[in-house]
Order: sequence, then C-alpha cells, then structure tokens
Amino acid sequence: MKQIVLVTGATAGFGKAIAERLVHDGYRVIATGRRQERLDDLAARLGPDLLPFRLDMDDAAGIAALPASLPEGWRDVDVLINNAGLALGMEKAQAADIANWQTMISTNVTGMVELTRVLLPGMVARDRGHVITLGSTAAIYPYTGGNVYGATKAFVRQFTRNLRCDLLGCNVRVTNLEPGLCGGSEFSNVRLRDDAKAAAVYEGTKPLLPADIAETVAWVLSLPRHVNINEIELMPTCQAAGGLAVARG
Ligand code: NDP
Ligand code: 8X3
Repeated sequence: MKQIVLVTGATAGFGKAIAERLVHDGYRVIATGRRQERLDDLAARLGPDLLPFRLDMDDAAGIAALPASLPEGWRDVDVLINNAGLALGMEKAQAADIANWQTMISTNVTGMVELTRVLLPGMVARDRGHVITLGSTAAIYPYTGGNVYGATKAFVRQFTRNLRCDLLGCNVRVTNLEPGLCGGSEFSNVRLRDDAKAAAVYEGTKPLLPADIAETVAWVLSLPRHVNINEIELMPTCQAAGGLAVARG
C-alpha cells in the first residue's frame, strides 16, 4: 500500500518540489495551498497519485474540517509535511508592519499547529506516521530584520522537540528541517515584494535549491521506522554563520 503524504504549500518552491519528488518515489500526495490553478497543474502533470486540495493555513475552520473533507481513500494520512510558510518584510522591529507580523504568526505558527493537531490522532491510532516541519536557520541565528519570522521558526523548532516527547511510545516520527539560504522559490519575492530585490539576494551565490530540500525529505522518509531524524540544519556551502554585531560611536 502506498503511503499518503500531505504537503502544505505545494504550489511553489519547496512544497512543489517535495510533492513532485514523492509522487515519483511512489507515495500518494495530497498537495495543498491557496492557488487552485497551480494545484490543478500539478495534478495534470503527476496523475492520480496527486490529489489537489485547496487549504488556506489561515482558515481555522477549513483546517478543522480537513480530515472529513478528504475523499474516501485519502483520509489516513501517514506523513504530514508542514511546509507552508512565509516571511514578510525586513524592517527592524521598531518600524515593522504589525499586519505582517500577524500573518507570519497565523500561517507559520497557528495554522501549522492546528493542522498537526487535526492529523495526529489518526497517526497515533494507526501507530504509524511522520510529521516533518520546515523550520529555518533563522530559528537559530538572529539577523537584523528577522524579528518575528525567526521567532516563528524558533517556535517550530521547540514545538517539534516537544512533539517527540508527547509521541514517545508510539511509532510516529517527527523531524524538523532547518535550511539556510535557498533560491529557486518565491520566498524572497513574497518577503520583499520586489522581484529585482529578490533576485539580488542570490546574486553571486550558489544557494540550496528546492530539489535539495526534496532530496532531504525523501531521505528522512526512506530510513527504517526505528530511525528518527530529530533535526537537520543545512546551508549551501557558500553560507556560514556570521559574527556578532557591535554598535560604535
Ligand atoms: P515559497 O514562497 O516558494 O512557497 C511558500 C508556499 O507556502 C506556497 O506554496 C504558498 O502557497 C504557501 N502558503 C503561504 N501562505 C499560505 C497560507 N496562508 N495558506 C496556505 N498556503 C500558504 O517559499 P519556500 O518554498 O521557499 O518556503 C517553504 C517553507 O520553507 C516556508 O515555511 C519557509 O519559511 C521555509 N524556508 C524557506 C527558506 C528559503 O530560503 N527559501 C529557507 C528556510 C526555510 P499559496 O500562496 O498558493 O497559498
Ligand atoms: C529562510 C532563510 O536566512 O532568509 O528561512 O531567514 S533566511
């Protein structure tokens, strides 16, 4: 029996690459996101093992209704990939837009925990499952303008660590992936709302690509069930943590 994987944010970037990779690897994938035409395009390209399912991570009622709304034969989700998320803005905290902060918290934190809560009981009852989250190096290494985005990813980090405690004794695995600079997605276009500035983020670099994240997910999933990868921090070779900042004068 093919395992069923639900990927959030499958309309672009990492989520799209993960959905494509996992269908090719023999999983059945529920691809979610808000942009229906992109989900339909994935389904047209990948065939019957890809179920397009519109889901807004800011819609608590839609998330609560998800298990019952899935078609027969797709409800026993084995793997949840909490990938949907975003950063908005690079302003310092004292100048940041509060609406941007609210959106990052509601998508990266609130929607993510609600969906996890909705799908976990089935995994526990079946004594099989895996929750994979997309954290970030921003959870670990602070930077100017990373204020709430980095804090949401620090939440993701500790939430997944705590999940491991709660799930101890049942065969449900939890893994947090923490990538650094990654191009080939819409992350910087969404964050900066300016395509030229977004392109400049990757200028002269060889960043990670969505296929690298999909490869990591495929590897984590492929390991024997008694092996749980807790966390993976990955950066492109051209990136490293910087030094501490000092204000002078
Ligand atoms: P993209 O912007 O390319 O993709 C983000 C995805 O999230 C889209 O499919 C989008 O779908 C979905 N999404 C955003 N808001 C919502 C919402 N309210 N409801 C449902 N879906 C939503 O970004 P990436 O692929 O780069 O990022 C994926 C994840 O990886 C994010 O959590 C990001 O924080 C994290 N990450 C990214 C890094 C990078 O450098 N790119 C590095 C480290 C972590 P739609 O708009 O159709 O709803
Ligand atoms: C995305 C990586 O460095 O832009 O999570 O925060 S970074």
